[in-house]
Amino acid sequence: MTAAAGSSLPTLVSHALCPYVQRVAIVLHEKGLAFERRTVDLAHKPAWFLALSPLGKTPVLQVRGEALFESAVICEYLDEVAMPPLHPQDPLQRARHRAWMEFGSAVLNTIGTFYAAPHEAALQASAQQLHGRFVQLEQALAQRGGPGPYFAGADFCMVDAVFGPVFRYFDVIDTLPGVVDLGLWRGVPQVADWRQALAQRASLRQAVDAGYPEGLRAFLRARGSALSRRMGAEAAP
Ligand SMILES: N[C@@H](CCC(=O)N[C@@H](CS)C(=O)NCC(=O)O)C(=O)O
Repeated sequence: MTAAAGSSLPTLVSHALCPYVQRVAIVLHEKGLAFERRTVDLAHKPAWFLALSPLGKTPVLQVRGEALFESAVICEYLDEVAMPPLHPQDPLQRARHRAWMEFGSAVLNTIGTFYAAPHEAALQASAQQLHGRFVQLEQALAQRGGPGPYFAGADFCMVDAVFGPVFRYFDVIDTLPGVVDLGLWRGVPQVADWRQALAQRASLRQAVDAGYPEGLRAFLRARGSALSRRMGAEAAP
């Protein structure tokens, strides 16, 4: 959802590949809130961006004269001001969901270790760690006590907004040479179903633009990592 120029709608300061930006874009869409985007080049951070973002990171949400930073905080704010709620009503369950959001950020860090792994042994080790995280998620999904398709059952929630961008990486990574052999998705059928349901959700689809897969491939190829070297073995596009 993009607003007309010159409006006073919230502005999401974005980077095309950032999973933390995506979670905010997803929540805005789930809430039916119109917003504008302003894209920043994180390799050459402009002064206006550094003035808004104390840690120099995306996302920032500019809203009513404030520049909010930290994606989880922005998502919590949006959940307080707009319907429908994406957190459970019960405080204990809400705390549990917030904990799994944190877990999602930890998985993003592991994905970073995976694609930056300097050599094959480190790549294998971080693949194993990722697989372990997916097994933990499979166990969390088993606690639903019923069918999905989402983290808590039939209703889309904040944890889903966090894991949609996590899984989106693998729409590209799974297609890279030799990655299938790493067994990332071995024995996690409920996670695989969850991933598929999220990929079909409208809010997930609008969170990135059509250039995302190619942009991510270029980013991965440029890491100088073991994964980049595997990509070097790919057929030229
Ligand atoms: N904890 C932050 C993490 C945000 C983050 O790491 N953003 C990355 C892009 S995906 C960034 O801006 N990196 C630039 C940098 O660290 O210099 C959040 O949840 O908003």
